[in-house]
Amino acid sequence: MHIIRRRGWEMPESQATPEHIFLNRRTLLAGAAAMTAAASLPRKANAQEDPTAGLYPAKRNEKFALDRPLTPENISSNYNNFYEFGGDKQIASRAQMLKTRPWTIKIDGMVEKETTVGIDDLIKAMPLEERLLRLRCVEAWSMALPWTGFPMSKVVAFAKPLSKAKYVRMETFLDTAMAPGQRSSFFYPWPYVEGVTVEEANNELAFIATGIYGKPLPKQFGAPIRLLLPWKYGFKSLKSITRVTFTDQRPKGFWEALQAREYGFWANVNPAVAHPRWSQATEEVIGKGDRVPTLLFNGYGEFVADLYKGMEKEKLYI
Ligand SMILES: Nc1nc2c(c(=O)[nH]1)N[C@H]1C(S)=C(S)[C@@H](COP(=O)(O)O)O[C@H]1N2
Ligand SMILES: [Mo]
Repeated sequence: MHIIRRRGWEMPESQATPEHIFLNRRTLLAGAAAMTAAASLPRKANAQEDPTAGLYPAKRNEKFALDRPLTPENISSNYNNFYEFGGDKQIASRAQMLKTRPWTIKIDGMVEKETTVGIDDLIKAMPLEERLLRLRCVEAWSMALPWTGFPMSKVVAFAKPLSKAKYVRMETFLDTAMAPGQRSSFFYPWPYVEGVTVEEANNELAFIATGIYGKPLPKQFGAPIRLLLPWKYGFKSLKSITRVTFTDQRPKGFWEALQAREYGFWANVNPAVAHPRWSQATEEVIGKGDRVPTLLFNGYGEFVADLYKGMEKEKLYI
């Protein structure tokens, strides 16, 4: 402890060590040991809660450059869609009820071998990188966020799907005790489900995030692991994944199950195709208050446009 070695001239007179403490050096040392133990307790508890915390921040992948400033953390972490915790944007404090350890992800369906993997084992086996990405909500607002995670193709490789698997169906937890929205909106088709084709999952832009702003995901962002499909409307990017199923059946997403006319399977961003109830031509940049034009595929056409060649008959944009 530095206190003992510190000299009088290093501190204001009022804090200079009184003589009786030197006389009780033993007591002081015992007290210091107790303090050290107490100080290390919370840190130990945190490490137990999230053993991957030391992996952040990860190196940035410069390939994913932004055309706009990042959304400040205090804004993005207080404006979230996470219906498991309520239908409003201010779910951040309620989302702290989400218990993220222990956490397992079941991988099943058309795979070589069904398995259940622990979140920390999975994260440690993956090459973490940072990507700055735009997020465009179907409600016509957007953010630009610094995610940490790994390509979804790594999950596909890990799962070893059979060649007859055409889709990846993903599920969020179902826990009415933990998630008030799953109780109050009991008529919604819980759990939250979304899906992509295996080809989309293998596109390099499909990303699995476990962190943001250089640290593990805060709960409201969909801890401990969520999907990001930056070229699609935000509702496709499901949070808090507990199950990944490979299948030959096109999965029906949560919003599609509720209102298929408004929220389809593909849901690629397109400013020229309006939502049945509002225009998608522009978006509100959250935190700035201004509106900017929305870009086809949210500006990521160079990565994904080829995926949809020859599919003109499909409803690609709702
Ligand atoms: N499980 C789950 N995932 C979800 C949602 C949700 O309500 N539940 N909302 C979606 C919608 S509509 C959007 S816009 C994004 C919001 O992500 P963010 O809060 O991290 O910005 O999460 C998506 N993923
Ligand atoms: Mo959204």
